[in-house]
Parts: sequence; C-alpha cells; structure tokens
Amino acid sequence: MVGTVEKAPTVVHGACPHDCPDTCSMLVTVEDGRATKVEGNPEHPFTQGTLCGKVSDYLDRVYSKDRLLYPMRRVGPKGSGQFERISWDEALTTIAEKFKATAAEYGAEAIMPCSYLGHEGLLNGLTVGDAFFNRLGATVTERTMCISCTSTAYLMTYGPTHGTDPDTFRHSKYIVLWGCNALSTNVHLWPFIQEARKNGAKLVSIDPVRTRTAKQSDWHLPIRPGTDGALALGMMHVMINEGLTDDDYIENYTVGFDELKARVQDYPPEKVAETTGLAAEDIVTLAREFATIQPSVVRIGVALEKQAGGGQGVRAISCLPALVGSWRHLGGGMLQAPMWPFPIRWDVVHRPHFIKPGTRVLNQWQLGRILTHEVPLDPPIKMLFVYNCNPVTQAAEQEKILAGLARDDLFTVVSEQFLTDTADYADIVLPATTQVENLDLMFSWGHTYVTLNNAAIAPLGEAVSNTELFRRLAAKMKFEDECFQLSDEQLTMEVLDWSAPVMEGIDMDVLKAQGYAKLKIEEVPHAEGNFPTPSGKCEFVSGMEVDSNFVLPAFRQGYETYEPGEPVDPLPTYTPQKESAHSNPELAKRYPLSLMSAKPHQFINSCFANLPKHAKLQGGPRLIIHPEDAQPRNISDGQLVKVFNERGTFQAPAMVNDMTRQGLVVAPLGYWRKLNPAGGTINATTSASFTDMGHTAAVGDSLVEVALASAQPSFGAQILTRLFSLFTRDKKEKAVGVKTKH
Ligand SMILES: Nc1nc2c(c(=O)[nH]1)N[C@H]1C(S)=C(S)[C@@H](COP(=O)(O)OP(=O)(O)OC[C@H]3O[C@@H](n4cnc5c(=O)[nH]c(N)nc54)[C@H](O)[C@@H]3O)O[C@H]1N2
Ligand SMILES: Nc1nc2c(c(=O)[nH]1)N[C@H]1C(S)=C(S)[C@@H](COP(=O)(O)OP(=O)(O)OC[C@H]3O[C@@H](n4cnc5c(=O)[nH]c(N)nc54)[C@H](O)[C@@H]3O)O[C@H]1N2
Ligand code: SF4
Ligand SMILES: [Mo]
Repeated sequence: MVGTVEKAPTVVHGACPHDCPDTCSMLVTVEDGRATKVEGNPEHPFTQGTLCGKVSDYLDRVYSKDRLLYPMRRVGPKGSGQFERISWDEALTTIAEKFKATAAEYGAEAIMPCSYLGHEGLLNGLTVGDAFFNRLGATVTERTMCISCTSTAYLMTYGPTHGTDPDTFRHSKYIVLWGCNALSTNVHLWPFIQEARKNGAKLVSIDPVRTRTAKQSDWHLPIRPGTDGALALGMMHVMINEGLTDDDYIENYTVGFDELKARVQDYPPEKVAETTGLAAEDIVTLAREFATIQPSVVRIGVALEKQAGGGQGVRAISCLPALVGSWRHLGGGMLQAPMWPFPIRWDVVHRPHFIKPGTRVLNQWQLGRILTHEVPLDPPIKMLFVYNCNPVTQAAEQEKILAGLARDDLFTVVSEQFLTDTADYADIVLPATTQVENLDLMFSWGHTYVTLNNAAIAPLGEAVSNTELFRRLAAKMKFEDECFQLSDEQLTMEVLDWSAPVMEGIDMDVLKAQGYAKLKIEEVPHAEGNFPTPSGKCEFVSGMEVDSNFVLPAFRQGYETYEPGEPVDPLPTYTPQKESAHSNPELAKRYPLSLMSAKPHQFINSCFANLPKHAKLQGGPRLIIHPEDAQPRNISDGQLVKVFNERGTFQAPAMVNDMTRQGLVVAPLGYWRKLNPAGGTINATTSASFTDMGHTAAVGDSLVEVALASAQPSFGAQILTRLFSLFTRDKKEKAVGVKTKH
C-alpha cells in the first residue's frame, strides 16, 4: 500500500478486474472509509497511469444505486425481476438443501455451475468455484467462449510462450493489427504503437470493418470475415515463391517447411483475392512488406477465432513471423496473449482430484440447448449456479436460454453485482463485491506484469467476494477439506508458484510496495528458436496432438479425459465459414447477410451497459449496414430494423454506413435485453456452434436477414437517432487514446 501510515486520505494499490488484456494497475483513494477516486498508476510501465473511459468512472459502478447489496429470494414469476430481501443464512440454507435434494433425487450431475470472466482475478475469477463444484460432484462445465481456439492454434505452432512482449512494440517497424480493434479493446498498446510509428513504423489493420483503429492505421485491408487463413497462406505463397523467407531461421528453428511450401502452392494471390475480397496486388504488397521491413510483428485480436475455421486461420497467421525471421529482432514476432508464462497452479485452482472419473462435462456455450433438453441429458440439469457471467446477453441462442431459465423445475442461483437479464430469472440472488472491496492477485492476457489488488474499502451492504461465497457454501455443506478453509491471503500464496524462475525477484512485499511486478522473461525470446513445443522449434507441422474436442488445461475445469473429435490437420489450412453462400447456398438465400458483433467501446462485454453515463456515451443499440444492402431493403439511417434468422430476432435502429463491407452487418455487443426497448440483443441470432479447435464460440459464423421493423419510431425520433449517432461517433473519436509518456 502507498501511504497507509499517513493520515486520511489513503491511496491503495488496486487492479482493474475486467476481462480486458490491459489489466491496469489502479490507485484508489479512500477517505473516511469511502473510495473517492480511482486513477491509473503512473508508475506502471505498460498501463502508464491511465484507465480507459469505462473504468475511470469505476466508482459509479461501486456506488451505483442499483448495486445488489443483500441476498434475495424470488417472489414474482421467473424473469420478472421481483425479489425480496432474505438473510445470508436463509439463502445459504436454502441453496444447500437444494444441492442435497437435487443430488439425492437425480445425482449431483444435475447441478451445473455457469461462470465466466466478469472477474479476471486469480482468486475471484474464472476458476473460483471449481474446487467447490468438483467436490460436490456437479457436472463439470467447460468454459471456452473466448480465446481457447486462438490459444490452441498458437500453442500448436509455438507452444506456451509469451511471444513478443508488448513492452517492446515500440521497436517494431511494421505492425499488423490483425482482427484487433486495439483502440477499443487493448488501448494501452496504442502508445507503444504510436511511438514505433514516430520512429517510422507502418501500421496495418486487417479488419472487415473500418473501425476507429482501422481509420487511424496507415493501411486498412477490409478483408471478408473468416477468410484470414486464406490471406496468410496467400502471403506465404508470395514470400516463399519470391525468395523472401529467412532460410537460415527456417533451417535451424522450424519443422515442416517442405510440407508448408507444398500447401501454400494452392493459394496464389489471384485466388486468395477472390476468397478474401482484397486486391491481389495488396496481398503481394503486404507479404513483401511484412517479410522485408524488419522487425515486423503481428498482434492478433480474439475475434479472428470466432469462425468455423478460426483456429486454422490463426495457425496460418502464426507461421508468418517464423518464415521471415521476425523473431530474431527486438519488437519482431507475434503477440497472441502473453499469459502463458504466469506460473498459475492449475492443480490448486481447479482441484481436479475431486472429480470422480467419468463425471459429465458440458460446454456452457450451448447453455440454451442444455437447459431446453435439446441436448438429451441423463440426468437433466435441475440446478444452475451462475457467477461472474451473464449468459442471457453473452451466450448464443438467447431465446433458448430464456426458455430454459423459465423452466419451473430449474432452480437457479445467481451471484451478481447487478440485477442483470440473467439474474432476473434467479430463485436466489446473492450480492457480490466489486474490486475495491476485495483482495485479488491478477495475471494478464495483454502484458507480463503480476498485479496486486488490495481491498480498499469494506464490502458494501452484505456483499461478499466470490472466494468468501464459496467458503460460506462449503461450510454450509460441511466440506471440511483444507482448501475450503483458506483465507484470501493464503490463497494468494497458493494460486501461483512463487518459486518459478519467472517470479525471480517478485514476492508479496514487492507487490505491496509497488502494486505490480514484471515477470522475468526474455525480451527477444526466440532469436534462436527455443520454442516450448515438442520439437523445441516453430512447428509448421504441429507435433501437438489436437482434435476438434481438445481443450487446453487452462480452459477445462480440471477434467482429464474426453471423447476425441475430428482430427485437426497438423498443417495450416483454410476452412471457409459454415454459414456462407459458399458452404450453405440454401441458407444464404434465406439469410444472405453475415452478422458480426463488435466489442462495445464503452462497455466490457455486458458490464457497464446498465450505467447511465456509459450507456449515453456508447449510444443505443444499432445495426451498421452497408448502403448497397440498405437500399434494396428500403432502409435508411435511423429506421428501426429487425435482424432475424431461424434462431431468433433482435431489433435496433439502422446506421447506414460504408464502414462495413457489402454483405456484412455489424452490431455492438453488450446491451442488456431488458434495456433495449426495441427488443432482443445480438445473441438472439448468433450460432451456438463451435470453432474448428478449442471449442470456442463460432459467433462470427452467423447468417441473418434484415428488414424494416413493423412499428417505426416517429420521424422526429428518427432524426434524433441520426443526430445522436453522429454526435456520439464524433465524440468517441475525440475520446480515443491514451497519453504516451515515452
Ligand atoms: N471496450 C471493450 N474492450 C474489450 C471488451 C469489450 O467488450 N469492450 N472485451 C474484451 C474481451 S472479452 C475480448 S475477447 C477482447 C476482444 O478484442 P478484439 O478481438 O480486438 O475485439 P472484437 O471487437 O471482438 O474484434 C476485433 C476486430 O476484429 C474484427 N473481426 C471480426 N471478425 C473478423 C475476421 O473474421 N477477420 C478479421 N480480420 N477481423 C475480424 C472486428 O471487426 C473487430 O473490429 O476485447 C476485450 N476488451
Ligand atoms: N455475440 C457475441 N457474443 C459473445 C462475444 C462476441 O464477440 N459476440 N464475445 C464472447 C466473449 S469473447 C466473452 S469473454 C464473453 C463474456 O461473457 P461474460 O463473462 O458472461 O460477460 P460479462 O459481461 O463480462 O459478464 C460478467 C458478469 O459478471 C458480473 N461480475 C463481475 N464481477 C463479479 C464478481 O466479482 N462476482 C460475481 N459473482 N459476478 C461478477 C458482472 O456484473 C457481469 O454481469 O462473451 C462472449 N459472447
Ligand atoms: S477495462 Fe481494460 S483498459 Fe479499462 S481500466 Fe480495465 S484493464 Fe484498463
Ligand atoms: Mo473475451
């Protein structure tokens, strides 16, 4: 802590808990037991003293009048949001009795935990309930909605390496943001990119949409979604056939070059141009520049994976830096998510030894199908326990999820900070703390610093941290195992391997003194290969055994064995979208437009969407549609449209704009269903299918049709919508950006 011995106000080291790669180091000012200010920690080398626009108002979230502060029991119909306050003891007793009765009648597998990344901490985050539910014998829930596919593909090529340290991007000369809207989703990387550009680097953005990031890049390539694998293979065709490769690097530090060389012959630039919708000359230029302007680096976003062929796309992109030897240079190579060196003790966070062999594993991306019995289950799910997530807005097939949650024979518990669309369906709601009220230790998937979050204030009302929630539940269930007795302070010592070489020089005293510490990793890790793969080299032909059902241990809940799926080609290839005119012409006749969700600039997924300031800055729900698609449908800017397919419908005002490609409609994610007066949200229409590897959500692979909604807002309201969207667009552009210190 900083200044704890001084008189009030005190300043406490914190860390942003949200699901964002930047994991900002925060300073929280406390006066008389109340947090009065949050700001970025100016000492932190990566986040450099700024918080993004979402979290700079974090105290609006903490002290919101809508915070859930007491346990509650449902008193109205499911979904009505009518609750009455009860005591913690009553809540815990009711839940424990229900656990026992469900297990006795149907078996414990009729209980399903459902959690995701509302909190990213090592204590309170993704895995906080695993020990408890594994001990209970509940269904094991696989959580792979995000980054599991990208990670599998990246690890197949390079193994679990941090790759290019984002701190070194300032040394790059050619930066490719590939499916990454960094100005919204990874904003603290931007100053490093800008510094590189000041020193002459070129910034390229490969994105179907002219996003704020694409607009500010030197070159924007508006690729057709889901075709990135073809583009990377086409680039390799040029690099290899024009002799632009680093043959010494290939010879010494890679395996499978001959096979890759043969494979890329199927991807000449002219053919790739047809697939990707880009010009052949541009594909050639991109390949030549990436190969010859060194150090070159690729930063991939997460959205690339959310396609039927997303994994193979990332595999192909991953091969580029090894082929041209970018890894030799400071600031060259590739950045996926530098989380791999964090020495997280998976045996501690999951407690897999509790899992009885043969326990059922279900993937929560298909929650709608699971709850509506579309997936035949024995036993069916009778009890759902939701924490750290909001599946009604965030998971696909929304209408099935709603139907499932409305089942009378389903008992639902939701631990939350707010009464979300999901919490409205709970039988019991439990109040959760915010980050300023609990201790946590943070890893990051966007930089290589460990960050400590101290509790700055006491919990509001009767809110409890997730760790405390599971301690209380374990006590109620009389689970006497030692892991359920550990305090938060003890957990901080357990969840990481503090003796790992990367932790050299880092201990709790260091973290308490400065709030963060950088892992001991190499700045140029792969100048001479040294990849943590089976061969120790970059694997163009992967030696990792992967099939379509394989999931990395980080994304399991500790399970060991699984039913193998389809084999995954160990050599990168291009797999087209499943929902496209090419793969399914019949479907495409009915639903000719491809739908993409964009991460909202002012929310983190669905967090903040209910707070007035954030909602106002973000602007209301909208559907961005290209003029060539709007015109034949008689749609003009500001009119209400319905977006639909066989899965469902949502409505939003149209924004007719050529920032998207023809054939592609885009809707920002995160809006709450109950706060969208027009009805539904994007996930009413998205597909619950999986990607080619890692069981990730193939949300980007969804076709829809768009038509004018039957009821239209008044002409005045349409004009207002138009003005408002123009106003917010301009305002947001100005709000962009983080100061550079260097
Ligand atoms: N402000 C804000 N920041 C966030 C989040 C948020 O909700 N709001 N969410 C956080 C989370 S959970 C995540 S996973 C990350 C995601 O971070 P990103 O991956 O950067 O975010 P997305 O908006 O999903 O996608 C990035 C860009 O990829 C493009 N794209 C979509 N499909 C394709 C494709 O097939 N090919 C190519 N080349 N581009 C494509 C989209 O147009 C978009 O501009 O952001 C994190 N940060
Ligand atoms: N259509 C479409 N759907 C998508 C995506 C997409 O691109 N398109 N992206 C996917 C991706 S990448 C992701 S990561 C997921 C995100 O899916 P989620 O993780 O479900 O999304 P969040 O909105 O972050 O929801 C987390 C909830 O956790 C709550 N919460 C926060 N902190 C705590 C806490 O300490 N305790 C408890 N009990 N609750 C807490 C928040 O209030 C919030 O309501 O969405 C996926 N869904
Ligand atoms: S959401 Fe991301 S950028 Fe914003 S404060 Fe949190 S970690 Fe930093
Ligand atoms: Mo995500």
